[in-house]
Amino acid sequence: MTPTTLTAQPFPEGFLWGGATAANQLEGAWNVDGKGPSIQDVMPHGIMTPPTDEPTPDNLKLEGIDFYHRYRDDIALFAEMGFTVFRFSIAWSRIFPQGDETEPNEAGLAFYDRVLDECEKHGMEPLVTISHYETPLHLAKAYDGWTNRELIGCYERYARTLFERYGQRVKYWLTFNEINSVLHAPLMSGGIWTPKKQLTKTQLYQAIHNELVASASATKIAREVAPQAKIGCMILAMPTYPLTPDPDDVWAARLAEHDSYAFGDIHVRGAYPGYYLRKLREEGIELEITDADREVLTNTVDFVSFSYYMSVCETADPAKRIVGEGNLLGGAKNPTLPVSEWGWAIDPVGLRIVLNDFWERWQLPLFIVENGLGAADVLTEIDGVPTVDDGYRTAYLREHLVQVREAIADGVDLLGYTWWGPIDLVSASTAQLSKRYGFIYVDRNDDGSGTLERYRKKSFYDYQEIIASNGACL
Ligand code: BGP
Repeated sequence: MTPTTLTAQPFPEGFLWGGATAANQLEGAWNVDGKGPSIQDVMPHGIMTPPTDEPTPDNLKLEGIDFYHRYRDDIALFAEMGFTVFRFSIAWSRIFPQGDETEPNEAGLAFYDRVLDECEKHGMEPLVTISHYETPLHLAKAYDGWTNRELIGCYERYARTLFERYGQRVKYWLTFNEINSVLHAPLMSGGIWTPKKQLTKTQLYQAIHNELVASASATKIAREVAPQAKIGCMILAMPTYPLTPDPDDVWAARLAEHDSYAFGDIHVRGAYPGYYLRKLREEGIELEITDADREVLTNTVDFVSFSYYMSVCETADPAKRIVGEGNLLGGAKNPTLPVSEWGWAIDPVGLRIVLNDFWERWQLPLFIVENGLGAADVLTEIDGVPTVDDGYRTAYLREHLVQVREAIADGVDLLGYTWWGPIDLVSASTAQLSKRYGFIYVDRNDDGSGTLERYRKKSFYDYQEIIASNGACL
């Protein structure tokens, strides 16, 4: 028996089990019922390729997996797995098609009413992301996204509309998906139209500031409009280990982690931390920060949520830096870890480390709102029933959940766990469907062919069993 299993405790009663999605990756219906285009509608080839000017037919997100028309059946499948929570995002451009209007689009609002009806029917807690990589295209093109302070007001109007409409029905809210990822993916995460290479550091950090103010402002609005709502920030968590025990490498790893810690520190403590101010000073970045901004930032969150897929290493010596092909966000490859088919390091213990780290740092309830394995699944037949024999996915799930259980035994206060992409959907980084995360297979291929039929994979039943036993069968 390894020491890590000695302290295993059960998952707490009421622990929320479920899955997480994002509107642009599954809804489709990109221009239906008054929806305006979002930046995703002009990103047909993922985050490494420049956007197109207009939506093009080769963009799989335009149809997605047609959740917009099939949400009832899909949510019923989630219920069959035993989900007690369903994380989804609201497409900003369904509610405000251009982003800067004053009146919302009723047909867009009505769609999410229907989604919430289904959640309620199945006793599932909704967990809503207000902005998940879906800035309305007009805000990106006409304002250059979050580099422009005007977006704060547009977002406030949007958030207020959501709190007023759904505030009685939705308890858990996330302001921005992976807010720290704007550092690496300025268009996807910050709606910034200026190409990454031309963007100045000042523009980038001003965009970050504007998003942080908007996030805190949403919390403030929720306190007035929907006081029972719990507001969380959402951070892309990527623990960074020193590549060697050399103290310079240890410090290099710490500096890399500051990049994500800063976002949590500001959301939880309500002010910029000293190390962040130092970085801005040393890099000659002068931001427009008003006294009113400082005041708004003091509206802090109720919980901290995060995504966790992988860890990376860091070193002070560029010559020792081997960047793994899957490390889209940088960092050196960890020679001790296996990787997924897309080169993402698989590190279950890293999840325990993050949970302990975040809990010790912020002492607020945590929520794992993304974790999962993208794989090139093959549809097969077992006893005449189409399925995917995805033992690798169950292994990944179990190994990560064992570490979650350990973290809970370590004393971490954890609200729940939502697996990323419980149903196959379009990948954010590649914009393809062949990178599949689901427990449910969707018959749609990268060339757009397929019937869109849904099939339960083997992992569907494994997750069902884990949820039914509240994690006791791990
Ligand atoms: C996160 C995003 C999700 C999701 C996930 C998996 O960063 O919040 O939108 O897509 O990563 O990434 P990918 O789809 O690129 O495999």
